[in-house]
Amino acid sequence: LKKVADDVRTIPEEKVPWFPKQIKDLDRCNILITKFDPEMDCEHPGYSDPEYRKRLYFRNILEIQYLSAVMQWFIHMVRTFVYPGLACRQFLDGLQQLEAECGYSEERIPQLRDISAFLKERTGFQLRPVAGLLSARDFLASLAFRVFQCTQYIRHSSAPMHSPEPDCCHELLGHIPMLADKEFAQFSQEIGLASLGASDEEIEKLSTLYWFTVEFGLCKQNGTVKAYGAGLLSSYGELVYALSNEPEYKTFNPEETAVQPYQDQTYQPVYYVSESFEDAKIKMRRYAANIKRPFAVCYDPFTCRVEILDQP
Ligand code: TIH
Ligand code: FE2
Repeated sequence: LKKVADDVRTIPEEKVPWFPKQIKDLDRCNILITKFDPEMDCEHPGYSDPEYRKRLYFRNILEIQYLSAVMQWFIHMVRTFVYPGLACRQFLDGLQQLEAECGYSEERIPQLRDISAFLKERTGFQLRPVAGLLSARDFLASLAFRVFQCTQYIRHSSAPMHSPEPDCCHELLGHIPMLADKEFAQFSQEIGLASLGASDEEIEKLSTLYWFTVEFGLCKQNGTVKAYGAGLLSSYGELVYALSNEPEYKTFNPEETAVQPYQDQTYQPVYYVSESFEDAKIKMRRYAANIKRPFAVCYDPFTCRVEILDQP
């Protein structure tokens, strides 16, 4: 707590939760949440598979053979039948670049290290392995530094089309192609910066906004609704459902979206659509500027540090 007082100078210490000021502080942003437990949850696809449960328990990188089989399936199915009509342009461009330049293929999955180096060159984003689901505060904080925390375990083979929790297929085929886009990278970092030192209530709202944009966002492109949310792009099942006429669509509006209840066990009943990507970014920026904090933050890309500016 002393450190907060030093860093945030004139701000009363009890009011501002600790937050990272530089990349190495992210070592302290490692609070994990146990939400999906195949041992306890009979709905979990791995519930009746003791081998899977054991592997998941150790959260290790799983057999490459199985991983490649899943990737093979994913890339083939999704690239051929689904993405061209349903995914946004930025995603398709990103995936194509990953295939041409980063070793994404039906036969092989690149290592996190290689993908991280690829992204760093495109948009300055870096990947960092994480052992499970992080707290919203810690996860969002890392985005402020253009660091994306990636899970490494893989979904159960009985349910490749939808996983209740994020896994490496979700990261590799949902998030990574989008993070190769400059505008999207900026959008993601801005959510992260808005979260630093924010109240618990604000963190809850920001993570809901993150949910309905970065994870499950839809946007219009050339008059058609397309998916840009990673949770859709990595879930063939939900992607097709989201773009059918079953779910309800609402217009993206941060004040309203931030308080929309959501559910993370199965497909979403509601999706938010933005007019364009640009539109989502502008609205989100306006929302973030209105969050009350006794200070402002500014990211210095030369030192990769967050500067804290007192506000009168
Ligand atoms: N449902 C997604 C998938 O099947 O790939 C994974 C998740 C994204 C966000 C929450 S769970
Ligand atoms: Fe995700």
